[in-house]
Amino acid sequence: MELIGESLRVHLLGVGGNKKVEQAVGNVLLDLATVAKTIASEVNRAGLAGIIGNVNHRNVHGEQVQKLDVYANDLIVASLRASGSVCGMASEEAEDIIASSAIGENSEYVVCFDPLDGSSNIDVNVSIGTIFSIYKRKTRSGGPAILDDFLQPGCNQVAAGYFVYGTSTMFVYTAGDGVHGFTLEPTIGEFRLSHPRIKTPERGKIYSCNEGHSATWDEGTRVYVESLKTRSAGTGRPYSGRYVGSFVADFHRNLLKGGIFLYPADRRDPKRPAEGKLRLMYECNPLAFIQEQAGGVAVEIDKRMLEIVPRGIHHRVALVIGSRIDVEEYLACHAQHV
Ligand code: P6P
Repeated sequence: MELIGESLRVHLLGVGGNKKVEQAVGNVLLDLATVAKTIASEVNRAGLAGIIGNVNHRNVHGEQVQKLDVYANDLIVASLRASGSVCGMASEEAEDIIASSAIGENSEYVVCFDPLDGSSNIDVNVSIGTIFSIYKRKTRSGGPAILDDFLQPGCNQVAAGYFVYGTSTMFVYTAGDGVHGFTLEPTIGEFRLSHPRIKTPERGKIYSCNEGHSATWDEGTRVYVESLKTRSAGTGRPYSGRYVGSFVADFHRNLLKGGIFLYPADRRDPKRPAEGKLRLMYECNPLAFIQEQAGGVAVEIDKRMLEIVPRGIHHRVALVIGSRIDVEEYLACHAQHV
């Protein structure tokens, strides 16, 4: 049984009863945890440090880049290059894959990450986070990673996790042996086990989506969401709507409390094919891995998220993720309205 309060380093060694995480993977997790502490301290003082607001730059998705986005991205890249724990990186903030350092080319692992998810919320003090996904490279070590090392379905992930910078800084990860949550003890700068073996309730009473886009949703999704506002959720009350606009924060709440998060395909621009907003490689796959390990479900329409073969590192998907029964009821309702 894991020991509440054990440090992340001890936990990764499997001392507390969980399965030992392979050392090379553990090294990547520890590197990311070290960087996250620095990101957390900058996020917590953003208003004072003159680093809120945006730089005059749009990322590959045309999204306004916030100063802290750039800061977090550059910090993660520099740290992973210096440690040599990965042979390549893919970031929301970079169009192409990012080379590691010479020592990193001997690593067997690549990492995909969203350095600061929910960054549009930085200026209004709503929780944001860092999301990552780790794969074993397909090419032989000793040289730079190539695109093929990244374009793997989510079921190939060896580990995935996120940091949420909120009322406290938390680190939640899975390496295939359950989901474990750590809370940063700021006085000693240590992530300590606070949520061992997280399990999502098989049914929640929260739904999370941006209903401002509902006019562009497919009929099945609209009917399902409307149904949540009237029927009992096993508590004699309809579901509650909760949506903060930071995927990592909305996901984290539902992971612990149960519920369903939906970001359906977007048909707002008739000139563009209907597609989701969220990215498969560094938002949906890592959280889908965690959600399944916690007993929930993650799909794109009726396809298991973790089986989708990526078309590119910035492949967007529609997403429904959350408690098992809630997602199953969504799928049943959707099937009646295709
Ligand atoms: P909308 C933040 O920009 C983000 O990528 C996710 O963190 C969040 O869930 C989503 O976009 C919010 O999008 O269209 O509701 O503002």
